[in-house]
Amino acid sequence: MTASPVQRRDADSVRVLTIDRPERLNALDRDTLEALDAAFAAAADDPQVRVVVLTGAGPKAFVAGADIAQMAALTPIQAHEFSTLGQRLMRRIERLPKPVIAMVNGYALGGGLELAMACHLRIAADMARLGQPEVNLGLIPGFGGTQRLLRLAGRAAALELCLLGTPIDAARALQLGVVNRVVAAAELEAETMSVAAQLAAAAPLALRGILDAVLAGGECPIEEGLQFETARFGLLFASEDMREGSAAFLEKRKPQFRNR
Ligand code: DAK
Repeated sequence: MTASPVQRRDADSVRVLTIDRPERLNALDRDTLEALDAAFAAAADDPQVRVVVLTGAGPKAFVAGADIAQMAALTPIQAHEFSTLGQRLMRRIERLPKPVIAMVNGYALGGGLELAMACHLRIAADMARLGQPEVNLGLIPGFGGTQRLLRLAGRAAALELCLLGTPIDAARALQLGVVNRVVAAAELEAETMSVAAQLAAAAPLALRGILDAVLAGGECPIEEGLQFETARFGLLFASEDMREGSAAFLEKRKPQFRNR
């Protein structure tokens, strides 16, 4: 049996998924995309999992892009299938009903940056380099890079990264809003797991409402987004966790959220 290109481990209610092809800088081939898709579907369905952390194996890369060797040999039909699979995966991650953190431990290039941008938060090591170098291959980003970069960091950043194709360092990525936090490489895992633990202790239905509302808001006019927020706000008054959160505050204790 061949080893899966995606390793999984659980730390309390945090699921850590590690793309495990360090000899290829964790480049995304078809098998890896399929394994990731299955892993995220399983994480979504597992009630024990409250947060997902995604990272790459080895000291150098989160993901150095789509697997160029495999991609170069694709027929048009296979390229279409590859695209469908990749787009489905990115959308699945973006729409996951629980927070997903990309722990960017090195290069996040091309499909690797697109994967990180489909996650809800990005925490990067200070030595990470991020970019959309597809233009250097005569391509454009194909897993949503032009669209997510635009929405995440604005038109200037999207055009700079995609047109020039030159990777930027983590500090510049933070400045542009492409990542949320930058920490020393040695502290990346501790920092990421601390953020994950904070999210794991939060009310899951509230987190889900925030993810749904922010995602919907990025894709519709503000009036519709506000209506969506109001509906989700009202719905939470039917949850036990909302009662628990208010009661804990008034009783000056920590809330115990039960996802109900
Ligand atoms: N694919 C395949 N192999 C890769 C790879 C990649 N993206 N990146 C690195 N590798 C392999 C290298 O070939 C090398 O293999 P060996 O020579 O040892 O056999 C090994 O990983 C180690 O890499 P290097 O020796 O190059 O390591 P360095 O430290 O010298 O350089 C680097 C690191 C990240 C600067 C360099 O490896 C590099 O420039 N890599 C390519 C980065 C890149 O251009 N990425 C974007 C790929 S294009 C699509 C949708 C989306 C996409 C495509 C289609 N459809 C809708 C159909 C996405 C496209 C992309 O992501």
